[in-house]
Amino acid sequence: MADYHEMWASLGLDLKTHDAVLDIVGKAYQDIFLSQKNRPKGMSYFDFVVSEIHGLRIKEIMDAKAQGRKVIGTFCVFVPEELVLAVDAVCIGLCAGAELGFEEAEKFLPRNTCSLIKAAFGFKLAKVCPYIETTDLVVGENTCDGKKKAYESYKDIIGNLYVMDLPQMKSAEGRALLKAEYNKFAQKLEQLSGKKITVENLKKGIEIANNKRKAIHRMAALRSADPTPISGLDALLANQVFFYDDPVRFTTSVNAICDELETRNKEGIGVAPKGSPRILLSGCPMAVPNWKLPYIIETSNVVIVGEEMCTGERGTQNLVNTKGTSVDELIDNIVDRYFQIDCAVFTPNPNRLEHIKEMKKKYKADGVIHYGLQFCQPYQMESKIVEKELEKAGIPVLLIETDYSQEDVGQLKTRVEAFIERIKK
Ligand code: BJ8
Repeated sequence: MADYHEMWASLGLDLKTHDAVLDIVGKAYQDIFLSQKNRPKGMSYFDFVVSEIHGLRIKEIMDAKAQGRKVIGTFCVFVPEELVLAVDAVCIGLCAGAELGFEEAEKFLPRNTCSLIKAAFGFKLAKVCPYIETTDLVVGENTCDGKKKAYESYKDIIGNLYVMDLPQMKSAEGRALLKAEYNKFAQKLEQLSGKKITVENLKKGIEIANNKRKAIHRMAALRSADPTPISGLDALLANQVFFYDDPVRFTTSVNAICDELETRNKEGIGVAPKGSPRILLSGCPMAVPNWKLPYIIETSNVVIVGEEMCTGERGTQNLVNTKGTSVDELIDNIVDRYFQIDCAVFTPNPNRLEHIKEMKKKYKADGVIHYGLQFCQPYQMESKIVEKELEKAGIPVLLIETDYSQEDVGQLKTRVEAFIERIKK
């Protein structure tokens, strides 16, 4: 990687801490990803992306800003990237997956707050995230109580926070609220960028976002083969990079990997021997560099074949209909897609149960591991409903509750291995 210290200093990062963070992430990547056997060659693209995670991509974003483009940071898959792309802005996911700055974060948050929220505060307070420093607007959303209330303090820390209200029920009123919020957000983006949203630029935004999703859908479908041609860790990485890479380049790179995966499937080449137990992961999102649980699972002689999470199929399923002759019609199409997201903040949330069962079947999983972050009420509460439903359908399920610390690795490994013994054919 080139020397980016000058750029990082200009963004106000704490260079010493930031260097240490890059060092830790680099070593973890080496141990977790580069040590995998028989990886698709195309994953070298993602190796490069991660090696430049705070380098080249940040430089690209800074260059875009210099050309007058705006940068929008997000924490939730409910924020419609299509609208951001329509005003030629850059959309960046800001969720973080490491225990960093938690002590500082706990000056604003109760200790029993989930790690995802604490990391959002921690990364900002510890001055280690160049992405957040490039943003012109950060979008918060009223989803779980934790996030909703945390944004009240967060706005004082970051200063450019915009909060979007979201429905909690899949009713006609809920849909109307989502549409009103997307219209408001569209106006905010127009005001910020000085660009009008038109049928043409919105269609283009929809097309770019759809293509990105189609590429990920293609990769997901190829994982139903046995042996599976790509590890769950690598597929998760693609789903994580989805949130901050250039969308067009990302699509091209994922499609190139899919071409390779198709060949591997034809030739029967996989990352684990044919007949290896197959796991479906379900639950809370996993942001970079949260690779703890997938690493534990895949170093236990099993392969992960799908992720029912927002860094996975919950976040990417369904496309936006491109047909429409007015901006209003296209926004309706966008609402139609996003309103189907089955996040556990909705009540009731039966579609998520159906989706888990459908994914289990589609990817031929032998069992489901449900990942709930400690102190995450929506997913922890729903995990019991998921467990009951899957048991009723005869699907083995393991509920895991954890956080970003490494203290429980041994204990988790024991539980995962015992579960695998249970599901072995
Ligand atoms: S659409 S999953 S990205 S809200 S883990 S902060 S729920 S207490 S992240 Fe999410 Fe949007 Fe839903 Fe997806 Fe709260 Fe739970 Fe923490 Fe969470």
